[in-house]
This record gives sequence, structure tokens and C-alpha cells, in this order.
Amino acid sequence: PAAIRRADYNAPSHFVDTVDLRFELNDDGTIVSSRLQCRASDGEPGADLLLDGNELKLLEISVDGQPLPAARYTVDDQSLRIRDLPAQFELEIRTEIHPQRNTALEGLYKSGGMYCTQCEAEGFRRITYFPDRPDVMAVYTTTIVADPNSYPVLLSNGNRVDAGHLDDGRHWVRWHDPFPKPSYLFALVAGDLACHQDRFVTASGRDVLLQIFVEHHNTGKTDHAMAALKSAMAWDERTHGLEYDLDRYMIVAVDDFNMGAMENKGLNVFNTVCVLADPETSTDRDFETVEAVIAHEYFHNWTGNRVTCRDWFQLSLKEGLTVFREHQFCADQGSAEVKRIGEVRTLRAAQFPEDAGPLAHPVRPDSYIDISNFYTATVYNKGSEVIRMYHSLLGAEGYYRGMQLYFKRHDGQAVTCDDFLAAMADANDRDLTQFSRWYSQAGTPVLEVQDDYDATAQRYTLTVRQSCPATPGQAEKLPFHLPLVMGLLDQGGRSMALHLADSAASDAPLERLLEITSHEQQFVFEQVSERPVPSLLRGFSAPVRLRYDYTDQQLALLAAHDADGFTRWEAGQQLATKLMLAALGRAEPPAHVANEHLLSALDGVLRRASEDPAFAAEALTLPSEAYIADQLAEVDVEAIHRVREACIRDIIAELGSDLETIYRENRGTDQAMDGASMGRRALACTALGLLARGDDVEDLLRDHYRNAANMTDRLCALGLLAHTDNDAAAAALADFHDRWRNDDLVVNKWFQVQAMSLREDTPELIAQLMEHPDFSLTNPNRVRSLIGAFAQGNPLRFHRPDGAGYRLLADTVLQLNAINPQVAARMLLPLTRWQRQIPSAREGMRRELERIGNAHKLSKDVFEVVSKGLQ
Ligand code: HT7
Ligand code: ZN
Repeated sequence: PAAIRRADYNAPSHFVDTVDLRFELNDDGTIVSSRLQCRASDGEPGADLLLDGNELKLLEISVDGQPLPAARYTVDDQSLRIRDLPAQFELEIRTEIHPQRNTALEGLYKSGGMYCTQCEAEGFRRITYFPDRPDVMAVYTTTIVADPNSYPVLLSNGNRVDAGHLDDGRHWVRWHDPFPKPSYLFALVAGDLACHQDRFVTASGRDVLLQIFVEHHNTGKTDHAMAALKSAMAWDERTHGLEYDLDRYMIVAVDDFNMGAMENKGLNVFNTVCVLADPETSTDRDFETVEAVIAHEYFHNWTGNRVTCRDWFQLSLKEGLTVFREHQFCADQGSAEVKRIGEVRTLRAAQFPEDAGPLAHPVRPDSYIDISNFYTATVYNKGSEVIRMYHSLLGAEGYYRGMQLYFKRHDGQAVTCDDFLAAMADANDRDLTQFSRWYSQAGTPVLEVQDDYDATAQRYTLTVRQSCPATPGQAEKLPFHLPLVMGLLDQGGRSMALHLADSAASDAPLERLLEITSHEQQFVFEQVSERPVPSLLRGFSAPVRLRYDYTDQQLALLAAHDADGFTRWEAGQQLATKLMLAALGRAEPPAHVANEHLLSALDGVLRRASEDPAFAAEALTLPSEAYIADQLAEVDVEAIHRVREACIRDIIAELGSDLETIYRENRGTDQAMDGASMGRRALACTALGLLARGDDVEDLLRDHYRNAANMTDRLCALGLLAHTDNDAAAAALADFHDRWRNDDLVVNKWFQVQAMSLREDTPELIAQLMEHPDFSLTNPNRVRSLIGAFAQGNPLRFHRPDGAGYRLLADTVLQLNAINPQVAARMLLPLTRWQRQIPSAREGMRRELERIGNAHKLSKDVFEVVSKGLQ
């Protein structure tokens, strides 16, 4: 398959002003009739019209009411080309599709008993022939015809304008969406669904109907989503002055979905994982996910729908920006510091490795084979960090000025990342030319900081050097423009006034934002009365790898005293990382990994735990094995695991009884879902997770499981028990499945804990679980819970030296390739990270990648990942 290049962008030959769709949903196939009002973009007759189409059976085609002679059009399996057209015309097309057979979950498909659609990025072409590109925006009217018994609820975008019954007993509903939109935002749902209904009155007094539709057995699990939706609506009005624009906002929960959710105009479709929540069956993390995803999709109404992308290379225009808006919203709902820690964890776990691997690409990619492979951590999470940097560099006010200008200029348009940058620059009278390199250059920049203290002159100098490793197709990088937020601490941990040379004498704040723009820069601070400890990259102000040669004492001081919560957490993480890397570097594994500095820092965390239990939980969590691996030139997964376990045993030896006390003080036996209760649960579970790595803990874990009154506690205990092959684990797993066998989302958790087990035979157990009656390769949530959790979340067993983990993944990807190419390509990603593994692992991974690459009938999704992964 050929690559599509950003540089080859051409404006559309034709615009489509209105689209009239009629769907007849029949058991033996769906008939889609479309009527498009089209006009040539140059106003001249004669240009060919190229419509995309995939897996469609063309039944009829006519132009201006006349059947089109075969000589005037050509159809193949990807497109329909029409010739000799007037400058303006009405095009009518009838196609037949088969949603029942659609396991790819793109276009119109059936999930359980309901019909639903997923059109982003290129799914609309599986519904009807259309210029399926985001810069063709039209006003849609949709009529759905179906059997009223099986499909009493018929939904599409916009406002419900008409309904009725046909003589043959079928019913129909018509929807009209007045906002022009690209085809990727089209949606249709038909099913027998329960509805949770509420209302929201906008700031300007408009009454909006809010509806969440679920299958009947999920009734009662939507209160949290509804509350989150109302908070998000109010937040966007309060912070951005952005109101909702239609009379109703609908959300539908479906079981089979390739991603988390979809922001279709006025009719969001959600994976059940991202909308259903109740304390009995959902963890605290699930509650947070629902709130974040509900808000994210709602925020898309302005950043994505009202202003959309010109082409798919601009995906981060809407996704990076909407993730940032989601992060801002979540920070306002609870502890901003803990939220920021979570964001950085995700960035480091998912995006940094991507940026360092064979699939590295810029936030605005230059080419793709299949766009669905580019819904990546780089586009989403690094894209969000780029928006955060605008916010830091321009200040909150400057950022909102830029946002306002962006909406004023571009409401109703399909635009580019450059347009966004221009709005930010123009609104603030700033030159952001250099900043635009964040969109074009891949790779994670490295900031190396050195310092020098002149006691006589009381002068402290920071030298900052930046570099960026080569990435595929980009050997050399130009310097980035980035904000480095910093402070200085005295030896007692107090913040020092920052007298930057050349700034006004009266200007001595305790924190500064240094603008980094060159390969090398120096910053000189005057009146520095003692050698300070630099506190660098506060709040993780830029998505970079920071290198400063901290001593253990300095890290312990920052961990205990820094003014910034993120930096306090980060200092503890860096101290632990440093010790584990040192242990890995020794020829003989040392008896102890933790030292007195780390132990006293953790002791401090335990002593202050009651001030902010959620923060303490984060600070007590050691850097993951994957994070340690990401710091190494050559990765020996088993060695990393051994060293991290040894570090935990040192912690238990020194702080075990304090951890037990913290555990007992914070463990709860209720279902309270407020932030304080969640924080205490997180702390108790983290303490238990550490204690579980010691000896004689079976009773403790068994009791925790038995006494659990909520899913967070129950799952925590189950996950810890499942690492061992004993009766207690078997009994808990059996009990868990028995209790929740009828709840799909909980059964996912049951698969997941087993996939994450440290048991040596986990690959064999997973192979057995794939034969379990509850497992299915056609349900992406099941696949992610078992196969995704194993390959991405269980490095020790995925990399088992005999290669069983790699074979299992490759076998599964080959099966999925024919069922659901998008999910297959995503599952495959861990196999592409072979470059820095020890030689034996490298060979095993490459062998399996090659096996996939040699298979017949590879989807273009899988082909793209395999071929890039082998380079
Ligand atoms: N904008 C949505 C993207 C999405 C998607 C993309 C490819 C295939 C399936 C998909 N489902 C949803 C999700 C979002 O970022 O809000
Ligand atoms: Zn999004």
C-alpha cells in the first residue's frame, strides 16, 4: 500500500452543501440512499468527482434525476469516479451494506443487538460513496427506517425533526443537524435502549436535553457520567465562554468499540468502559476515566467539531488541544498535582518509548499508510504538552486570548496546526516560528543542565544545553523553543529569591520561567548567598528528558521541601531510578539497592501521608520496570525486575511496620466516592502492594479481598493474589468470576489480572484463557484486557526467554488481522520495540515480526506497523 503525504495535499475538487441520507435497516442487509447537493470548487463544469467507497455494493446512481450511463463512471474497491459533470448538480446513490458481517467496527456495524457507527477517520466510506475527507463539510439530514420492536430507538446527529410509521409496520425517525460537518462526525444508532435523561441550562439561558442511552441491563450505571457531563458543560462556559449549540446532547454506550469514545456531533458513541460506573463494579480509576472521557468528548464540540481539521495530518489540532482541555478540567476537579503526576506517568510510559522507537513521528506527521495507526500517544499526549507550552509561554491570559482569536477566525472551518499557531502568535503579538518545530520534529529533546556557584561573587550560573536524538527520516534537529520553569532551594530547603542578571533589582520572584531557544544558554543569578539546589522543570513544564547530576542528598532535599508537588514526587522517582540503575550497572547484583537517602525520603512520605494520601500513594510507587528500561541502552527485563524487587524488599525491611500501620489506618470498608476516600484507598492499596512483595502475606491479601466493599479494594487484592500459583489465588479468582460472570466490564478485569500475573506460566495461562467461553476476539475490550494487558503491562512474562510471549502475541495478531485490522495493528506495537532488548530477546521479537510480515492478506494497518517495526 502506498503512503499518503502531507506535502501532496490538494483542496477538494467539489464541495457538498447538503447530504440527505436514508437508512433501511433490514436483517439481511442495509440499504443506504443518499442525495448530495454538489458544486465544483472552482465554479466550472467538467472536473471529475472522486468519491471514496469501501465494501459497498452500488445499486443505483443518478445525476440531476437521470440514471448515470455506465460510460460516465468507474467503480473499483476503493472509489467511484464520475466524469463530465456540470458545475452544480444533485447526485443520488443507492448502496447496500452488511453491518452484521462488519467485525472491523468501522462504518455501520452491529454491537450486540444494536446498530451503531464509527466514522472517524475513514469509516463513512463504508456506508456510502462520499468525498470522505474532513475538509468537505455538509449539512446532514438523516432518516432511519427499522423494525420498531427490535429497534425502538433511532438516533442520528442534531435535532429530531420528524417521525412516523410505514404501512409495512416499520417506523422511521428523521434527524437534522444544522451545523456543517465532515463525514467523520456522522453517527447513527438503532436499538432497544434505556435512556437516562436530564437537562442543562446554558449561560445564555438555552435549555439542553441531555440523554445517555444504554442497553437495559446497564441501567443505573450512568449517574456519574451524567454528573461529569454537566460539570464539563459548566466548566467550558466558565473558563472559555464556550456554550453547547444544539437542543440535545446524546451519548450511547456500546460494548464493541475500537477506541474509548467518539465525539460525533450531538451524538457521542462511547465504549461502555468509558461511560458506565458504579461503586460495586468500577474502580476509582474507572470513575476518573469516565469523568475524563466524558469531558474530552464534550470539549471536542468546539475543538474538533465547530473548528475541525483540514486533513488527517492535522489530527493533533483537535486531539492535542482537547486532551489539554481535558487535563485542565480534571486538574480543576481534584488534586492538580496528583493529576499532573498521572499525566507525566502516561507520557513517559507511552509517548517517550514511541518517540524513541521505529514508529516515531512528529506531532503533525508527514506521511502515513493508514491514518488509524496515527491515533498515537505522540499526537494525543505530546500534542497536549505542546498546547500546555503555549499556555506556559504566553501565560493563562495570553493563551485564552489566542483561543478566542482561533474561534473568531475559524468557527465553521477545517484548518491546520499552523492556523492555530498563527492565532496564538497574532493574539499575543509574538513570533512563534521557532515554536512550530514542536509540530515538525519528532523525538524527545534532552536538556542537559550544569551549574556553577561562585561563592565570592554570590553568583550562580545555570548552563542549559539541548539536543534531540535522530528519529526515522530526521537525522538532524534544530533547537526547540521551550519553557523551563525553575526555582532554587537553600540547604534548608527554603525557596530563594531569583535575581536574574539583567532583570530589574526589584524583580526577584521565587519561581521563574526560563525560555530555552538555543543549543546552549546560560542563566546567571545574582545575590545567591549559598550554593543552591536547583529545582528544574517544575510541573514538567516541557516534554523533555532532563539531565542534571543530582546527588542523593539533593534529591532527598527536593523530595522533602520543594515548593512544587510535581517536583517533590519527581525527585523521589529520580532518586529511586538512580539507585536501581546503579545496581543494574554492577557486575554482581548488590545485596541492597535502596540507601539511607531513599529510605528517609520514603519515611518522610509516610509521616506526612495523612496530609495528602493520594499524593503519598504516588510518592510510594517506585518507577515502573518499563520506565527503568527506557533509561537503558540495553534492556535486560529480568535483571530490571530483580533489582526493582530487591529495592522493594529493602523498603519492607526498613519501613515494613510503618507501611502496615499506614495500610491499617487507611484501608476502608465503604463505597464512598469522594476524593478523600479515593485518596485513602489509593494509599492503602499502594502500601499493600509493597507489603505483598514480602513474605507471609497470604492472609493479609485474603482478608483484604474478603472484606472489600468496593471494586478498587477487591481488584487490588485479586491482582496481588494472582501473582502466585496457590489455593488462595485460585479461590479468589473463582469467587470473582462467579460473582461477576454476567457483567462484561468486570469479566474484563478478571482476564486482565491474570494477564498481568508474574507467574512464570502466564503465557500458557493466557492461551488457555483465550479458549474460555467468555473470551472473544471480536470484542476489542476483551482483547485489550487479555492480550493488550499481557504484552504492554507484563514485561517480565511477555519477554520470557523462550519467546512464548512473542509467539502468543504474533499468533493473536495474525488472527485479528482478518477480524479487526485496527485492533490487530495496535496489539502488535510491543513487538516493534526490539531495538534495545538484549540480543536473545531481539532475535525472538524480530522473528515473530517477520512471521507476521510474511503472512498473506495483511491489512494495510498491520502492514504499516510491521514494515516500519522491522526497519
Ligand atoms: N476522536 C476519536 C477518535 C476515534 C477513533 C479513531 C480511529 C478508530 C476508531 C476511533 N474511535 C474514536 C476519539 C477521541 O479522541 O475523542
Ligand atoms: Zn479526542
